[in-house]
Amino acid sequence: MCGVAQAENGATGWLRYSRITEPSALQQYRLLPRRIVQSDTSPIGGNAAAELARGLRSMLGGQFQVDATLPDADAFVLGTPDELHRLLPQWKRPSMLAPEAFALSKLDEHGHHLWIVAGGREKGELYGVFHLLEQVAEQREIVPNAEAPSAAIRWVNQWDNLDGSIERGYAGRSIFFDGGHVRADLTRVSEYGRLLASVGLNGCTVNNVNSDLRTLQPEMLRELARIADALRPWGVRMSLSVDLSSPEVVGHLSTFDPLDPRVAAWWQQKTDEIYKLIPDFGGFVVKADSEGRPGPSQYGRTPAVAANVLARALKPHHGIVLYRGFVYNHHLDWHDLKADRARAGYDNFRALDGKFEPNVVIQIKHGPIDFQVREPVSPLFAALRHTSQAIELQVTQEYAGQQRHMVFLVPMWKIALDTDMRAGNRSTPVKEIVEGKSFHQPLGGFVAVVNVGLDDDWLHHPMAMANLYGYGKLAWNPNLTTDQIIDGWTRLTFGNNPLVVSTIDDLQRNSWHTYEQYTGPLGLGTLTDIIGIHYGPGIESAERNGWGQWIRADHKGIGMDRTVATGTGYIGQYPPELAKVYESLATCPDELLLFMHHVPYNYVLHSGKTVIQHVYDSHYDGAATAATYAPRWEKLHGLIDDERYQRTLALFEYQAGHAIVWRDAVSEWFLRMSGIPDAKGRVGHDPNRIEAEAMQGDGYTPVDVTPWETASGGKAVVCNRAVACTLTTKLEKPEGIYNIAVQYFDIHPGTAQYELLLNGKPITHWAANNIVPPAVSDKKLDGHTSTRFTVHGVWLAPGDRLVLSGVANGAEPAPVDYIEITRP
Ligand code: GCV
Repeated sequence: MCGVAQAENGATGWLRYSRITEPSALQQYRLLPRRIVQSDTSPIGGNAAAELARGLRSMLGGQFQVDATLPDADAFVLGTPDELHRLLPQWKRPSMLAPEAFALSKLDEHGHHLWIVAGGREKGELYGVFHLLEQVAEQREIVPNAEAPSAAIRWVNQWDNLDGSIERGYAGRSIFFDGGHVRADLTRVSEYGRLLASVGLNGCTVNNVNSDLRTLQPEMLRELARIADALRPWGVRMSLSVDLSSPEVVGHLSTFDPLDPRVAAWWQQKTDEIYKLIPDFGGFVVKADSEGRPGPSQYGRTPAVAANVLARALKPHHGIVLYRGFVYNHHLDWHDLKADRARAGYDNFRALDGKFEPNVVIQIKHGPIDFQVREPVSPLFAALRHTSQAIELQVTQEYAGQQRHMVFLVPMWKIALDTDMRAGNRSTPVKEIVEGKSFHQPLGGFVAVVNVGLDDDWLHHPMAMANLYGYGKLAWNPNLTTDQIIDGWTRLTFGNNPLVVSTIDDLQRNSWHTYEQYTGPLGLGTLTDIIGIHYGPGIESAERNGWGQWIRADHKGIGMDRTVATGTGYIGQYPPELAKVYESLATCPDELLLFMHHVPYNYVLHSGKTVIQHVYDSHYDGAATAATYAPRWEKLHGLIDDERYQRTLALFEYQAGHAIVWRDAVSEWFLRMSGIPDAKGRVGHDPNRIEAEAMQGDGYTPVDVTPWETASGGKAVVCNRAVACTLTTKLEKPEGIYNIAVQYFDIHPGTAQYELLLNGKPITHWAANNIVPPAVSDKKLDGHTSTRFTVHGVWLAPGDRLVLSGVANGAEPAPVDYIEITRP
């Protein structure tokens, strides 16, 4: 059993290497060698041996010594097949060991037990070592084993800006940049490289796809080379996002037309310059003709023409281009019922299939829109049969609660990867397409936008690192199950106590579905503030603008008609067998119904419920499940360290409150839009709620909240004076124990103070302490900032006088929406 209760800040992620103290667990590792042989002197090889010594020493105690030659003792022996053969001629080479593959075997030699960790190349050794250490940390038997990664590209993208901010980053500032420069101290970068390598990831694009034009300036490249140096010993190749107008802006040419020979020559010279500084440079990531970025369309050229110019420059250096399929027009005409953003990827790239250089890979977001809580897979995967592809996933939880909600995304990614596109009427699951298997492509793989930051625990929520771990594991082997992945992560991150493991596994396993339930079910998308920060509810923001994430809701019905028969024709972009499933209401799965079809609110789902009742039920069910997180977590008190315990508990309590904000906003909005009441009588009826504007106020003034559905009754109260404002109410509750929840708004900047008093006596106080994500920096009262504080177990009697006192601070006028008093 692992030791408990030592303060931990999460910085080691899943590489904690906790000391194993339970005798029966230790017993199985008693005979492991204490010597480690590493004949290879490369930095990666050196790291592999040092990591093995570090991990085993930390978990098992005692000394582990690294030698260059074989000792007269039991030993771990690390090496590539050639090195191992030199040391141990009798060692039987595995028949084929791909460069990044590893093979773990045992050999008895002159009375000594040797554990051989063979890597096709040094990186393979490193992966073999991490695999072995993982077995020990999970207290599993170490057995001979061989593994190879599914695909060559297993990259992460960071959307870091040179000023140190991170687009869609929710865990502090950049580990790479600050104030327009690469940071002086790159310790966190090297630690990040280690975490990536430990789950088999081998590439990192360090700057935002909305690339800063300074990126390719000579002085910046010299700075960037330091990042590459920090990642290299972990087998992680650095790559850069580039702006296609660089030849014009950085190179001072009069054009960036990819067909202009001067432009091609500029890219060649720039690429050569990069490789002089960074010999293992991975390549370029390109976002062009998308969301205002410059691109080849400016010159009437295609993405293929642009990608190929870069590819030719990279080819002599073995670099690659990841050209993003995320090309779409964000000025669509919302009046046009045939206009459809989901069509864009296919429409822009389908005709270019086969026209790309072999070192170009099209990087395709898993869904056709943009990381919504539920989307079908992009039809582009099946359309490119002569072009390499990579799937783009998102670890940073842009549309999934921004690391303030626990949302374990592996189950969602599994659905995308396992979707069988039936291209050519045969089995072509997305995972096999991106591995290059289905269409026999030379390259392919996986990319995830991660956006770790300087926060101690990298992604802010202690549960969020499961997504980075899970992404790495799936990129290595997309056939792993959700259960295998979450179980491994939990054991490594929180130890092997059976109650800890089963509780956390259960919490994580269903968290995506729960989030979908209380945000946007039936394929509606996340129903968030789509043209803003993508966090809280903001239902109508999706409609009537050029961004094209419409839900087409009116008083009669809802959903985008994407059918071939009457809609945008999007469904026809899928291979016929799959298209047939989506086109017909009889076979379209409920969870994608409103992505594919427009139906009346009383349309009956396969489940037997009407659409509108499903929307209500799903939001109430989801919020009810989110409310169980904190009490389930509390059962682990004392079984894990207090620091992560308290931090997670606070976030779970916050999530329960924010799930109610979501539930109420969406349900109320649909009630008003459809005019159809909730069959269970919940929506619009909150008998336990006392509206702030209905309480007797001293200093508080009522204000309208926009959008209206994000505050109870569309109104809140604010305190605009220097001294405390109060809200008073006389309670007529039957005598007993109650929970008192205060729904307020936590806005930046400012830390308002609140206090609850019962019959003149203070019962609790708290500060609006900004648990909301940093992106919530506006001063608005809305679905992003609406927050709940609950005091549990208060004894109330009829006639009690409850006072809520709020003290404004800075720009935060101690806003209050309502108080809700319920039985526990
Ligand atoms: C980096 C979405 C995000 C943008 C992001 C873009 C992309 O639109 O909201 O922040 O830009 O996707 O993936 O390029």
